[in-house]
Amino acid sequence: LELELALRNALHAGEFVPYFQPIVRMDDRSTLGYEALIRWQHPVRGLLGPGEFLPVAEESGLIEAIDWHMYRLACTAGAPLVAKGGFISINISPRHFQYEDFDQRLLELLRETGFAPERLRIEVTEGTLLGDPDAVARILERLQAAGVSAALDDFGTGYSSLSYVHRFPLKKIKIDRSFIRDLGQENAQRSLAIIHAVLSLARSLDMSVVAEGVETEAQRQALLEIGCQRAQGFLFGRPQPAAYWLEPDGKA
Ligand code: G
Ligand code: G
Ligand code: NA
Ligand code: MN
Repeated sequence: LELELALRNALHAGEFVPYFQPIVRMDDRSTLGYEALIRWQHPVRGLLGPGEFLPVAEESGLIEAIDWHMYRLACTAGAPLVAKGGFISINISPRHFQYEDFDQRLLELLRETGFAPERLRIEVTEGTLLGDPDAVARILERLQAAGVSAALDDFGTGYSSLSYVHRFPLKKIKIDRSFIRDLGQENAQRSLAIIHAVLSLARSLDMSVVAEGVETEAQRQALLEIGCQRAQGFLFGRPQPAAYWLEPDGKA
């Protein structure tokens, strides 16, 4: 309850801010877009990641208001990052899909901020798809029709198959970083086989794959060898404030 009150205060004090992490093409390391990741700029404790407050924000329902605040900032602070192309990706709490007009509200926000729908991507988790599949599919379909694409986050951590996932308008699959962690090590074979299978099935279903959590050159090489082109991870860039990527030696 204490944290819940603190979160409410932090929201009103503007202490939640987006950091941006590049998603890249691994062959030439060019940036395809950025994922907006929430951070709490705590006045005493410093910069806090989602692990420290997201569970309470979800349980209490505060995540809804926090997310809307984040989406607005992701659009305004993120706009200069995609001025020359690429996308900004935002994380959608499963809670939003209980509102049939979620897509309308999101499109309204894009109109208000002048952010092009084609430059926005949304990330949903497997758990979201299991809630009310028909309602989720309808919302995702209307967003796609308006130009907003959707990605499945953390694929492989839940129990859904790609054939189930394929019923939804999801064009991107993000392979969870637990599979990438093993690459370039002795027990790489199992994860490599799984990633390879996901890649080939995704390709046949006209979906594209992003590898999460790429930290080493060995992992990059292993992924490129099996035909995985896109990735996100510390090897290419940590989550940073938008201004970092706009600096003369930045990438935007
Ligand atoms: O850095 P990282 O610890 O930033 O993020 C952990 C998880 O928190 C991510 O996998 C993502 O699903 C979630 N997350 C990050 N930013 C947001 C956000 O703005 N809203 C929601 N709902 N989840 C987020
Ligand atoms: O949405 P999701 O949970 O996938 O968010 C990505 C999370 O993974 C964020 O918390 C981000 O800070 C973290 N992350 C991004 N790149 C790396 C990486 O290369 N290694 C590790 N360990 N974590 C990463
Ligand atoms: Na995400
Ligand atoms: Mn993820």
